Amino acid sequence: MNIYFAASIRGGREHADLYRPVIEHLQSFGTVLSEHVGDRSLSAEQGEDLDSRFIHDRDMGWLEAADILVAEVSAPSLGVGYEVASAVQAGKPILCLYRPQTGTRLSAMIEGCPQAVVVTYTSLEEAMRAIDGFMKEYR
Ligand code: 6IA
Repeated sequence: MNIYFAASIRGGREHADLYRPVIEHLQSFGTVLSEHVGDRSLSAEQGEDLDSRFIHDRDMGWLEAADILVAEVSAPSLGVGYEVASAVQAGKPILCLYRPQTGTRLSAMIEGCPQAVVVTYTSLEEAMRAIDGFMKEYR
């Protein structure tokens, strides 16, 4: 199974500590095509030092090749929203993982998206359980 993991880069890296363990868990189900988003050295300012058009085309190619999309949506990221919308258009199964924070609320366009399974989590264990449940259904 090919899995596309989407997570905020320029939208902010404040939740980035969680990305690596989530990616490692996803790897027990298949190949994670977008592993680099979990790289802790990737900052919102610099990230991968690549041309944006190259990043867009490469990532859209990976998303097309993916069987499912798992998106960490705690940080409001335009790129992650764009990837979720693209997966909706392509009819791919979508799991969105959201860690609530005081003073903010998940976008209604994600929370209200009928094609996406949105799970709120507070611990890594809860996120893993959500992934396990989703995989059981879509594998
Ligand atoms: O708007 P964001 O940057 O937060 O969007 C994050 C999402 O878009 C991720 O799920 C990635 O798949 C994709 N993406 C955005 N930027 C990059 C990137 N380099 N490398 C790979 N995927 C990306 C960014 C370089 C830049 C910070 C200099």
